[in-house]
Amino acid sequence: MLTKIENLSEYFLAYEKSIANPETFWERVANQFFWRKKWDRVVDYDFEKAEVKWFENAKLNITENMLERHLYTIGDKPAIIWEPNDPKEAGITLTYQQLFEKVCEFSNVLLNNGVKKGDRVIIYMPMIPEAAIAMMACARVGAVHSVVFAGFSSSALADRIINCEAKVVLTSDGNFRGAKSIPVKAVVDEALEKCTTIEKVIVVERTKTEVTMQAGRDLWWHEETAKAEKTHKAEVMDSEDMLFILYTSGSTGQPKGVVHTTGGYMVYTQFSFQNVFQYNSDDVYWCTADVGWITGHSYIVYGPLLAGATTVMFEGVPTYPDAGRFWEIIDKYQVNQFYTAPTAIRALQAYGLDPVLPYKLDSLKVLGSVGEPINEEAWHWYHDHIGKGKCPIVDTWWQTETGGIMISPLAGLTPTKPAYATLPLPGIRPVIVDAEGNELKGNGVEGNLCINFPWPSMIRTTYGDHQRCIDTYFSTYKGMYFTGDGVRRDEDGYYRIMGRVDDVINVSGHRMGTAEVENAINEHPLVVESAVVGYPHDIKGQGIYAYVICDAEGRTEGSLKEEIKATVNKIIGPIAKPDKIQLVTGLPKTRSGKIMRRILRKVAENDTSSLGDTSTLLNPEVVEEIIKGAQ
Ligand code: 6R9
Repeated sequence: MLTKIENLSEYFLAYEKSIANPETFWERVANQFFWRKKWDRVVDYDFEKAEVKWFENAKLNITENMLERHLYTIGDKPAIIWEPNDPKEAGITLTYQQLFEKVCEFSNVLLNNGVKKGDRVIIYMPMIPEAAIAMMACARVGAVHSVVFAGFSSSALADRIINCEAKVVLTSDGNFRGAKSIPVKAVVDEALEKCTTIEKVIVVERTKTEVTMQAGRDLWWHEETAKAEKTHKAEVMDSEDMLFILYTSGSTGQPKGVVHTTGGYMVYTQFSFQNVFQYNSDDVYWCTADVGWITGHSYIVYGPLLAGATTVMFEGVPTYPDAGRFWEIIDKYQVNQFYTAPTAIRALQAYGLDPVLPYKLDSLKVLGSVGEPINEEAWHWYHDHIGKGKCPIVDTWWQTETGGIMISPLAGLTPTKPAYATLPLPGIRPVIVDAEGNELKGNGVEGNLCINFPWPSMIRTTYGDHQRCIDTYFSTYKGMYFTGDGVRRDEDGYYRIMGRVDDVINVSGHRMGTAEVENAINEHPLVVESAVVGYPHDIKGQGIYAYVICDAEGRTEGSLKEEIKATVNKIIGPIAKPDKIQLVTGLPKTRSGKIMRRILRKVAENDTSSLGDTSTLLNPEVVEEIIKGAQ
């Protein structure tokens, strides 16, 4: 198997080599892939301009590395095991050979519908095998996919379609989520009223919900695949050709389209997958993320399939039909590596041990965590009751922008410590800086987390606005990529992520810009102004607390709050709905008119003992009112 690190001293050696000579290190890893043509240069970069190139002028198709590369050796091995929402419905297993055929077939469907290399294709789908097939078929014909989480509203979907000028939408009639069936195609129809670039919509029949099909635009997936040729020769792509765009929230304005390219992303996702999870060839691996997030891209689809792994894909939710569902699935498929989010662990922990006890969970070897800091209590519960004290936990820190896992234990190799992401992967050079950008060297330091050397799967640009990429990630600290996270390096040199230091909040592992939620709240016609902050939430990690100034116009407080929540739901989606809304007559502002969020955060955290100096405020009197009315 490709460059797998097998013990701790090998890790330290690999790390040292990757720093001393990154080109030789990554060349060795990259050499084990199938390239149509190899590179002229391994890496070239200029962080001032946010320009990064890996494997320059190399040619490849990533799907040849996920499919053809495996066919002779493991063609009959399950590639994807799909578990439906309803445990009574039969699942689907696709071997590498079968997956290859489906991807080829759908590649032809895309070509038949006018999709060309470089075109953008939106994937707005539930967790069904077709979502993974769609991603791979796009990559195979050289189209750029942009998966939009199916929980986003029509307006959020429309914004993304407009931003990337997509040509085609791939979707489904509906989405089974627990006891509910959610209309999906209807949301697409509504979004498309505002979009002018979409030529075709291809719809998977999943829930048999009634849908309207617009003649000339809307097509059924099964009808198109039935007509399509079954063989397809992959398009030859440049290493730096765009592979996908994934929209993510930042501290300002609209979500930005994070762009990942082909060669480096391929090399890094497979390398990190194999090493972090210590995947062995007969293992069954399951990541519970949704393909709408980066974790689903890199560690349900690309990383595992590049590595020739068996990857489980689950359509449903952890609590349906009961809170034992995850554990039932682990036993059913004898899952060896299980990767989930702290918010899911906390939610399931709240049900106690009864839902866990009926299951053996003895196939498990490795447990993973991603998306937010894992608190010690959840870490111990996961370790003791799910891993039965024998499975290492890999607490993996990374971001949409990093493309792959950056700081994490290698399962079973790196000694773990609860709540610590531990050590950087080979090739990753974290630096900690203070507010002025001075590097804090040595151990026992805390500050802002930056990375000062490129890695293969890093962000290349923000779609359609390169300046925004420079401003957001490469301008705060000169010559470094700034992550937006705070971090502590302890006495042993272990990293502990302390959470965001910018105006981004992390709700159930989902990134949310406070400005984005405020913009949505402000769309309500009676809202004058709003300010959103995060506060500690037992299950979600952080909850959304909104302070809103509005003109009640005879409405009750309760109905106003419901209307505001509905507005956010419509503009972004249910994940952005405020948990708490406090109606206020003013917001604490500095003399220059900036909202003092520090005060609002303290009130939301119910910690008003140390508000600091409020006398410099333009309107100190509102602070008292805000404290009194706190939720
Ligand atoms: C992969 C993913 C990124 C932000 C990141 C950080 C937080 C992710 C974490 C973690 C502590 C971990 N985060 N993993 N914090 N420990 N193991 O989640 O990407 O959705 O872009 O979020 O999530 O704050 O900056 P993304």
